[in-house]
Amino acid sequence: MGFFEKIKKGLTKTRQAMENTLLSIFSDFAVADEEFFDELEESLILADLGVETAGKAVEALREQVDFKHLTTTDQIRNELRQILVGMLEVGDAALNIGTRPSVVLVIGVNGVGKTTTIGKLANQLKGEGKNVLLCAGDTFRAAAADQLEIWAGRSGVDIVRQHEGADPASVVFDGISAAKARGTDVILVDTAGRLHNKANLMNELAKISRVIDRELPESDKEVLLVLDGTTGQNGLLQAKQFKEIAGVTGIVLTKLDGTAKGGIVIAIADALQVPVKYIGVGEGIDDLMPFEARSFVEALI
Ligand SMILES: Nc1nc2c(ncn2[C@@H]2O[C@H](COP(=O)(O)OP(=O)(O)OP(=O)(O)O)[C@@H](O)[C@H]2O)c(=O)[nH]1
Ligand SMILES: [Mg+2]
Repeated sequence: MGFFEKIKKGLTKTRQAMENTLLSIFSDFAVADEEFFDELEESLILADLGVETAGKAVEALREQVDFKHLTTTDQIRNELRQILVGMLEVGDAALNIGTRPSVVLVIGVNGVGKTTTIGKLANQLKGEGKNVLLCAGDTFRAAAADQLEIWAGRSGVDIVRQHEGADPASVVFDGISAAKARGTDVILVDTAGRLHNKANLMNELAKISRVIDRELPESDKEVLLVLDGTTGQNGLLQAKQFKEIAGVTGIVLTKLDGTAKGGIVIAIADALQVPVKYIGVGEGIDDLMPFEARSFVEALI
């Protein structure tokens, strides 16, 4: 399956929901009047762009329709695509992992798909010829490191782990030492799910970051915040707080295969001004797609 087909399939639910409403709006279309823009805005809100982002998109569309004298549905649809692509392009969507080693710290609340995302990412990076090391920074439950170890086995990459209850920052320290000794390209650090408003857990995250900064001052670092696409606008609130505390450099939106509200991707990029770097479209090892704004919007509309 090609890249575009795969994204389309992963976004089937959102696309169908959007198509239904957009089709009726565009098929009734005579002129781009108030009613048309209102209905369009409503359908974007339904797809979970959120009131603010949907309003902004439709306002921009209104201006361009006037300015460029757009009259046909094709022209207007194209313009809408352009606008949404622009809202998604808020930074580099590629991972910044040029140094050896480089570090990707993966954070987020419970059950959003952090460990799964690391497993998929490890497989992709290995496929690109990179030497990958997983670091089991979720020491909360023994099962967490076991789960990560299974993923390490699937793609044949190394893992560094400690006993249950160990200090996550010390596991990260071990991981970095191992990476330096082995000439690893990328260290992927799993962390325990945490609530953005639990101070002790957020301090633990800060401690991990300090160890990384101290041990690898010159290295490229990414802090990927994983958000569950099915939780919609709630994710946005989490994301804002994580961004403030943890210096998030990229977003991963998971479980987009399970929701009709994939428009949340646009809401998040727009509200946070942090680039979406990957989307998860299934539980399998190949179900993580590097994010590409244009393909995403074309798959959607
Ligand atoms: N359908 C679907 N399921 C996913 C996706 N990503 C993750 N999952 C599932 O979500 C569940 C939780 O995934 P984990 O990777 O364990 O989540 P986590 O954030 O590591 O969870 P904690 O470590 O408990 O905080 C698992 O059943 C995954 O298979 C996705 O893109 N699509
Ligand atoms: Mg996990």
